[in-house]
Amino acid sequence: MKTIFSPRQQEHQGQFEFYNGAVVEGYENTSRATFILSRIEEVGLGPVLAPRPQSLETAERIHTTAYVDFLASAWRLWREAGRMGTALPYAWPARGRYKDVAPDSIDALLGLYSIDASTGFVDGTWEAVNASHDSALTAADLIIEGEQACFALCRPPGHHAGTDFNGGYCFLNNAAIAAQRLLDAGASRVTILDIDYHHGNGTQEIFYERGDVQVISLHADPRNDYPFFAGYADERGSGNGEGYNLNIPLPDGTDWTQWERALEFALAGIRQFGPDVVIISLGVDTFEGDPISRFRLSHSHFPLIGARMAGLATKTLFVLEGGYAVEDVGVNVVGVLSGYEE
Ligand code: Q9C
Ligand code: ZN
Repeated sequence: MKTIFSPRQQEHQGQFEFYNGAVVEGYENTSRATFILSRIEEVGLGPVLAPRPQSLETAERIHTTAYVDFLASAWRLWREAGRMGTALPYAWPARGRYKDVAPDSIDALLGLYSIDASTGFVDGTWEAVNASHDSALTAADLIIEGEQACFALCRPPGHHAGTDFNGGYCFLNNAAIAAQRLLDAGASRVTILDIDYHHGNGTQEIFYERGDVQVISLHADPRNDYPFFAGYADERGSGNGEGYNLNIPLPDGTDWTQWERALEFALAGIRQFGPDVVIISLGVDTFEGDPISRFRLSHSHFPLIGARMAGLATKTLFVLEGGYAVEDVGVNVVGVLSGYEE
């Protein structure tokens, strides 16, 4: 299987986040990609190719132009305000008598276009976000050109980013943009199956009223974990999208037996929908050793996941999302991909 990745994606580095009352180095760091790349080489998964340069046209069919412009200019505005460190918000237009305005201050813009304070900007962030997006689109193009499966090694990840917000280490929604590219190239239906530990709230929001993209997510019950305010089982889509959004929240400590049962339910939903392409939002933060998660999958389960995906016998685009046990991320991600190929 081909992997698409650009070294420019590693320019998003050194950012800080808030965690349990402290300022810590971002969990979404460069070594995640480094471990995945070395494992790809170790097992001989296939070539790692640079993405082709892509325009932002498709991204702007998923996100608002104002939001994309904000992503491209946030770090410059932060520096012009005389700031250093990591650009993070501290004020949001929350419920109540607040205006959804677009003020001039970078502090206001950071709050307006985000859902949390985990998603900081540093000097290379836009370069990396843009390159990660190029990797997703190039992988989608390879599927269009005839590949049965492809892996977009996307970091920064994407599934928490919505129409006009960032969050959960995500800026552009790589999987959603890839889905749009596949539809624009002639696919009539695409499924996004999100197996990251966290609910893919951004992907859900983007496609909530659309019937051409089925969105299925297996994740930690939002009563217990991020993103808290979306991901409940009664969120099933609306309008044309009614019935095309499926959330399967799972309890703390979920193990392989429970997780696999949920996966089987998801796969049945996909078979019923009959997509031309399946996009897997591939997070491996379901691993028992993950530092910010509470599921209990072990190394040996990840190849089984890949084998289940292969059982769908549908073109499959794997797009990287989360996974923070850095030394195990390579084994687990490549485990899924190798399991698919066997
Ligand atoms: N800083 C993905 O897996 N909360 N994102 C972290 C507070 C956000 C995870 C703890 C977790 C987001 C793509
Ligand atoms: Zn996650």
